[in-house]
Amino acid sequence: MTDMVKARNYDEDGFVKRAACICVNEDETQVLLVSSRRDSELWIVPGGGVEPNELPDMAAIREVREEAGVCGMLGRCLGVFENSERGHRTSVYVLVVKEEMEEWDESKVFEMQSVGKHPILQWRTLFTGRKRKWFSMEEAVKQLAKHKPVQSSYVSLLLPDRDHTTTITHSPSSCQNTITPPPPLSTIIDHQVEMVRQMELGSEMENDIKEDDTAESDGEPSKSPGSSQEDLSNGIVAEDAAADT
Ligand code: U71
Ligand code: MG
Repeated sequence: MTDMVKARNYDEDGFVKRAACICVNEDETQVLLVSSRRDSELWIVPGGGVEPNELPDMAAIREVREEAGVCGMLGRCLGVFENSERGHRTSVYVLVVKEEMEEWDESKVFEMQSVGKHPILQWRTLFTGRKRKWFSMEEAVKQLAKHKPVQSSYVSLLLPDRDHTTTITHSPSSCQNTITPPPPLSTIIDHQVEMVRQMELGSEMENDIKEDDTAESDGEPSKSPGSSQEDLSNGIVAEDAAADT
């Protein structure tokens, strides 16, 4: 987050709500990390606090723009990862980077100042701007393990040769407010074909009824009261009902 005055937002269990994106290249072989504010030689996954009335996926996109200066396609959510020591829970998404800005909010040198009134209590700290760097997935996992073990564990979920039988030491829970992906095109086509089939069936039934009406007026026996398109669409039920009477 760029603003120095943070409005922390807590979940129902009192954990700070955070959101982050694992920023990857197209084939998910590389990951973009940013330097820590505390130590510019340490690397972190860009992310930060979810603001009140903000959805986690929107917060994740905002945080990576501010901290890493990148935009892209938001992909799947890996889960909500808890850091019980620091008292926060982070919704983690995968973002395929499409654009890297040359300059961004936190790439600049910035100043942090306390809001205390007493001059002795006031302090100022100058931060060098954040750096960003692409790492192989394996190297990113190693770098993060040095000081951000939870971040290291969720990035390791993207390792291609990850042993999926290994026990995960964190407990990701399901994502909240994630964007539901559209169904595959084949499903949409199947659905539309079925709709057309139903419409055709409906018009065939209408024609049948019209023919019956014509036949009735020509002296043919009429259908019982209540006979309708609905009855006709379920001939077996209609027959059974007739047999019961
Ligand atoms: C810091 C805390 C802090 C977190 C901050 C961490 O400001 P930031 O985005 O760089 O991240 O600093 P970092 O990771 O750059 O070294 O860690 P630190 O070890 O310096 O205390 O993270 P954590 O240790 O709790 O994981 O979180 P808070 O809750 O202590 O402020 O800021 P965060 O959560 O990313 O929020 P935001 O919105 O400022 O980006
Ligand atoms: Mg942050």
